[in-house]
This record gives sequence, C-alpha cells and structure tokens, in this order.
Amino acid sequence: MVNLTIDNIPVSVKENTTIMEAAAGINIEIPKLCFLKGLNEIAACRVCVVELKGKDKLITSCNNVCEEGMEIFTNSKKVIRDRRKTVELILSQHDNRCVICAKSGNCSLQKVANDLNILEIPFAVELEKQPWNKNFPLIRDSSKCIKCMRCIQVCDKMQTLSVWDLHGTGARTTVNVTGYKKIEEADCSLCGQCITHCPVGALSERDDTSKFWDAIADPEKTVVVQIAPAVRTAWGEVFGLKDKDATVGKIVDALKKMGADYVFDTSFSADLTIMEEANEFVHRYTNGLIGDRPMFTSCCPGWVRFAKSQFPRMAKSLSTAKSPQQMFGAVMKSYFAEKIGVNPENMVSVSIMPCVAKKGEREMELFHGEYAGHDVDIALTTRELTRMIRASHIDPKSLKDVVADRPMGDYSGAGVIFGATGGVMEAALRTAYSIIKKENPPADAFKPVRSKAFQENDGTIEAKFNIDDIELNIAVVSGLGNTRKLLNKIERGEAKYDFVEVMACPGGCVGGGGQPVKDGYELAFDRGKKLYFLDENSEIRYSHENKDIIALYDEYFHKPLSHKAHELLHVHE
Ligand code: HC1
Ligand code: SF4
Repeated sequence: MVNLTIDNIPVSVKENTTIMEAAAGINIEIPKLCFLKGLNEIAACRVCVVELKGKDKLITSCNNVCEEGMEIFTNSKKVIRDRRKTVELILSQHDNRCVICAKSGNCSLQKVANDLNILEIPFAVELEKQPWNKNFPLIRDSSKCIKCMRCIQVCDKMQTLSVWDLHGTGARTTVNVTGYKKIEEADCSLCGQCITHCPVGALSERDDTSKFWDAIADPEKTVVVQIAPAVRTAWGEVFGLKDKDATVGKIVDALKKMGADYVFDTSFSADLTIMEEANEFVHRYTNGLIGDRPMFTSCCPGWVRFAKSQFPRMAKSLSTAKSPQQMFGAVMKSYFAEKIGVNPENMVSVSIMPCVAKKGEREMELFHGEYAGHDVDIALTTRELTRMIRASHIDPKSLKDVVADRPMGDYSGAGVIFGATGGVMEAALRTAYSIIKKENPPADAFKPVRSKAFQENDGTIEAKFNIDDIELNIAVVSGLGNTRKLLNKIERGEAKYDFVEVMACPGGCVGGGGQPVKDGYELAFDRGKKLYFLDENSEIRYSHENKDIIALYDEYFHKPLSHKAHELLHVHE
C-alpha cells in the first residue's frame, strides 16, 4: 500500500493508483475533460492538474500514480489559477453559443467553466469552421471540438475503425476524418460511440425532429411511431426519473400527446424478426448450409456496415431477415395500412431508436419497399425523443402508462431483450428449439449467452447447446474491436460457430450511440439488467407465442419464410 495525503486527508491506496482515483476514493472529484479510463489517459486537456508539495510545476492527476509520502492539493490557489487559465484558453477556441447547442446542460466543458465561475473569456480566436455534409447521420461541428482526442481513441481502440485523426500541427492542430476523406467516404459504422464519448457538442446525430413535427402538422399524413426495446432503459435518465417510473407506456403517452396517430413497441417486430431468423437458421443448419462461416444476426446496422466494409466475405453469411425497425416499417405500410384503410403513401413511419446507425439503415436502397417508399421514413434517437418531450413542454412526471396500439401491440420478453447483448441470440434459440423439438425449452435454458458474461471476456461469449443430437456452437459479441478479433479467429479457422450475434455498441443497443449521455459512465450493463427483469416478469417469453404475431401470420404472411414474408421481411441484394 502507498500512503499519502490529499487535501490534508491521509489516504492509503494500492500501488499504481492514480492521484485522480485516490482522490475519488475520498469523494474529491478532480475536474477533467479528456480522461476516459482505459481509452484516453493522455492528459491532453490539463484540467485535472494538482499541486504536489515540494514541486514547482503542477502535475496531471489522471496519469500520475500515487507515491509514498506525497502531499497533494487538488484545489489550492495555484491549482485554481492554472486550471482557470487552461479552461479560458480552451474556451477561446470553442464556439461558446451554448444556447443553440444540443449538448447544453449536459456538457462537461460548460460544467467545468461554470464551476470555475468563468464569466468572461479574455482571449478570443477567429474560429474556422470545417465543411461538413449535413445530410450524413453523424454531424461534426469543428468549432466546438476541444481536441481532447476522445473520439480518436474510441474509434481507434474500441471500434478499430480509426475514422478520426489529428490534422495540422501546433496551434493549428485539429481533428478531422483520417486521410482528409469526406465522412461518407470513410468506413464509419455509424455506431455513434464517438458521439456518446465526446465531452462537448462537437459530435452529434443529424437532428431529424423537424421532419417529425412537419409530419404531425400535415393533415394528410397518418403518423405511426415505433419505440425500440432499449429506449425504455434510458430516456428517464434525462428527466431524473426513477427506473420504475420511466416506463415504455409513458413514452407512448408522450408521443400521443405530441400528436402521433398510432404508437407501437418495436419489441413486437423483434418477435417477428425472431420468427423469420430462427426459421432461417434452422433451415440453413438442417440443410447443411452453414459451412465454415456461421450465420450472423443482421439486426444491428452498425455491425452490418462494419461487416460490409471490413469483412465483405463474411457479410455474405448475414441473415437475410430485416431488422425489427425495418420489419415494423414494412408491416405498417402493408398489413396495418390495409387494416386501417390508409394509403401507404400517406403514412409516415417513425422510429425511436437508441442508435445513430438506424438513420443510415432507413436510408439504404435495400429497404426501399415498392409499396410506399421507405419502410421507415424518420429514425430518431432516444436523445431526440427527450428533446421533443421538452419542446412539447410535457412534464414527464405527469405522463401515464398508455398501452401500445393494436393489432401489433403484443410482445414477448424475448422481443424485449433484443436491446441487450446476447438478447437476440437467446430469443432466437428459444424459438429455434421449439421449431426443432415441437415443444418449448425452459425459458431460461439459454441464459449463458446473457450479458453478465460479456463483461468478463472481451465482450465475447461462447456457448454450446444440445438440442437432441444437434450440438450448436454459439458466439455473442459486442463492440466492433471485439468483433474484429472474433471474425479474424473465424477467418483463420481457429474458431467455428453455427450462429453468431453481433452488436456494434459495447453491451448492445442499451449502450447505443443514440442513448442519453452521462459523461464518464458506461451504463449499458445496468440498463441491460432492466430488460432482463422485464423478460423474467413477462407473461409470454417466446416470440412464437405472441398472439399478434400468430394473427399476423394467419392473416397475412401465412408462415415464416413464405413468399410474402420474403418479399417484405427480408433483404434482397
Ligand atoms: Fe436495437 Fe433492434 S434491438 S437493433 O439492437 O434488433 O437500435 O433497442 O430497435 O431494429 O428490436 C436498436 C434496440 C432495436 C431493431 C429491435
Ligand atoms: Fe468511429 Fe463509430 Fe464514430 Fe463512426 S460513429 S467515427 S465508427 S466511433
């Protein structure tokens, strides 16, 4: 153990503990901007400086470890003077128009500046704005970038796509797309992890909320909204709601109050995806079509983009089933439009997703249904949803639990767990088992693929299951860096699986790039637990037992993988 004092308080910590960690252990929070544990420990911002007795120069606390006998001061006059100057310099190169920034109120730079009572900026530099394609789902505003390097490190180390790089030198150093490419030419997966790890508002999703308001205001349009499984785990964080109060029913209420005509839960079409995907898997497996490469899940568009750009050979083994977002859109504009007697041309299909890549997915030509344009017309993130609730002056505490509309209202616990890593696999195996055995497995039979295990092993879970004489080799992975490792192993022949689930964001959609941000916290795992709790307490736990899904097949698709199902629910490349 190492003994020292921090602000005159004696502390005893393990060797190699940083000063910042030691201070946090006694509830002293040292301000910081660039630090991200395990990803960005380079002391680029110098906001976390502290004074070490006997040393003239201040030292950074994020990357200096405690030493025996140190006397550290985290808030001395010298520290405050230096920290203020640093923050003033950062502000001098930052577009400070906070009132028109989507990050306002949740910006780490704003907080540090406010905490230091900085009311004027002594130095101001003319800010040069780099051009950007505003139609791309990921938006970068160079005038807000503070060069903390987090986006570079996250994309590089966590997602292994290296989309961002430093350009220029000295005072002219900036961050931009690697190789001076345009963002649409880079291999960005649209995972959005650089957005959720940006401490300021330099990175964001394209704001599509005005398209929603335009649709609501148009009397010709019927606005139909779907809410993804993971949204319910996080929207309440923005409003300080307790978990038990931040239900999906209240989102339904909020959207109805905003003027949506029909509101549904994407968990319904997650069940539909499982019907198609599990049948596709059993078909491929029993007909010997799996071969050296497994069948891969295809519902995560960040992963699909990654597969197509990084592992095109593997992309051929993706399931052809559309994602629940796209299936819902397709069913809305066909089956549902017929039911309510609305011309699909006049239907606007909106999705609320924890994801930025869903904006890209809705735009893909692949999903351009012939009946009425795109399956989904507007894809919004959880963050955009919370901004719309605010803009509508809805008091979240006044919201009531409103049930989703019918006839696509039912959903199973299996559909709900889609939002957590391992959830799609678990849901698919429950149904695949029942297709093979003609009886249900125990609902928790495939628990080993749950996200608890993912925390421990590079975000990857491997499992073997026996169904009669069939032995299934399964893998589940989240995070694109982890995915790259797994796919390399498969390509080198070091691992062989039958079925693999991939999610681009660590922890799955719950940790998605469109979710609310709490700087410095990785919340995916805790959010995932909420979905498993909902599953355990669901009346129906198998997608194939969802009554509205059974009715949809009876009335419309006839059976999984039918001609009509292929036409509407699968991709054709
Ligand atoms: Fe997801 Fe999905 S679970 S991709 O992970 O298959 O975004 O929540 O909506 O489409 O259902 C995201 C979440 C979501 C789809 C489903
Ligand atoms: Fe990299 Fe994901 Fe950001 Fe794209 S969205 S630049 S892949 S971190």
